[in-house]
Amino acid sequence: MEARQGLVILSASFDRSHEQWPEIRPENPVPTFVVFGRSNVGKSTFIGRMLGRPKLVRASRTPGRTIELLRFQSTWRTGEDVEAQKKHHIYIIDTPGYGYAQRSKKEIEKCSRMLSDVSLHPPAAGVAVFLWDIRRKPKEEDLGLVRDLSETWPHLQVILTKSDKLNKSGRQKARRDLAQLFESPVVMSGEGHAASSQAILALAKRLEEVV
Ligand SMILES: Nc1nc2c(ncn2[C@@H]2O[C@H](COP(=O)(O)OP(=O)(O)O)[C@@H](O)[C@H]2O)c(=O)[nH]1
Ligand SMILES: [Mg+2]
Repeated sequence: MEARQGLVILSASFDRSHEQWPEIRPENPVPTFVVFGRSNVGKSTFIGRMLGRPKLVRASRTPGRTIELLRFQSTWRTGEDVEAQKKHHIYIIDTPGYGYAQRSKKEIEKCSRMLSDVSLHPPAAGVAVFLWDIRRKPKEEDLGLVRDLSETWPHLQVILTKSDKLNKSGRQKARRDLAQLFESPVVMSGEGHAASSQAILALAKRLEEVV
């Protein structure tokens, strides 16, 4: 099991997948991270890191182009101070990426219906996690989704992926610009352990807020 300062992942497994949000949306106030973002932004990679199981997410997806929601369960122990550490059962949900050019019109519509259903009906203890490629400039579609999430969800965390693709000054500038555009604080994630740890620790802090 993976150990990080402030977070230990005690267990992780695939729970279920479904095309309907009501079948996936937890009934109980279990802390639930729902990961949104364009296709290829790094959702599966990041969730693999949140679970401490890089291959679990890919292996859980039905082969082909099925548009579905994937639910994982995990147990996290959080807290810097060993005495005050807490154990949490959590859910992590992978959503279909939007903006994938190879999809048919019917698939695009299905995907966008599903995403609006999810974004409009957050679970009781829901944290929306919006991933964004640090090198890209958001369009109105992206800004609109983030705006909706920040209005509807109790908590929102924007995470900038692929920060390893820019140099230090490029990263700092992009981070400032994107925080302003998304009107939300952002954290960075990238290739390698240290970079993703920072973002996952930000989520562990969010967890303390929802429980
Ligand atoms: N350099 C870099 N590549 C990444 C990062 N995260 C994901 N990738 C790569 O981006 C591609 C898409 O990632 P994936 O997790 O499948 O994206 P998804 O479509 O949002 O689930 C894969 O080739 C990943 O290896 C990152 O932080 N840095
Ligand atoms: Mg994926």
